[in-house]
Amino acid sequence: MKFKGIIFDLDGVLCSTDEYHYLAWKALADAIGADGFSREDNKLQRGVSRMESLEVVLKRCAKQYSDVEKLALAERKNEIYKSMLGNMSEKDLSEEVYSTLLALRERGLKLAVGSSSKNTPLILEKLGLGSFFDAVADGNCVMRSKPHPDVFLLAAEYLKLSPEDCLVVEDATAGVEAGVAGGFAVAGVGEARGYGKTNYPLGTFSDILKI
Ligand code: B16
Ligand code: MG
Repeated sequence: MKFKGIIFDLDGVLCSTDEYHYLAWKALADAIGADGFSREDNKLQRGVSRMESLEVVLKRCAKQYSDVEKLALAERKNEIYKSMLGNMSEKDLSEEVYSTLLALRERGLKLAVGSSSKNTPLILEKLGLGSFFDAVADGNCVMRSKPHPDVFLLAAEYLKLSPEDCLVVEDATAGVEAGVAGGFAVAGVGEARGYGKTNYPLGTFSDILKI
């Protein structure tokens, strides 16, 4: 591999919390009568910030909400989401993901997380990865979330590496756009696998080892 560092997205790459995000937004949408909120809508929420995700739900709503009310709605969704994370543990870190991370580290690569989520520290702790990574940049550290490149640029800076020396691993099109905008090569799983700007489509997570 020509890279010196790898920056991993969290939700949808290192763990499957993307499904909990959908279920929590769906619960909020049902509660406020945002009829028609669907899995297609949820695709637009992947990788983008909590407040931008809320706007996707509110497009399905006739009522106009004030900024204060929007903050309360986002907080309400986050409480539902966090209650879903309640039972999360090291068992939710797949054997494939963990063994791949260890193999990459053994090869001397620096490993970081670059996530839009403000819940990143909580989730990493639950997965048993609280002190595993060389750097963590998340939604608590940047003002602009993906598709802006800020969180990946910050992760690279923390690793003391330039973007061209880092590979970004993403599941969301907004995340691929963020990586490309920052000057990174991007590997894609899930939806990002078939996205035109993805440099390395991955059949499965461990395929990173073949790059
Ligand atoms: P939170 P990632 C992103 O995480 C999710 O993909 C996106 O759906 C979510 O809106 C965003 O985090 C913010 O999450 O509400 O926990 O702060 O994919 O960038 O790891
Ligand atoms: Mg993601």
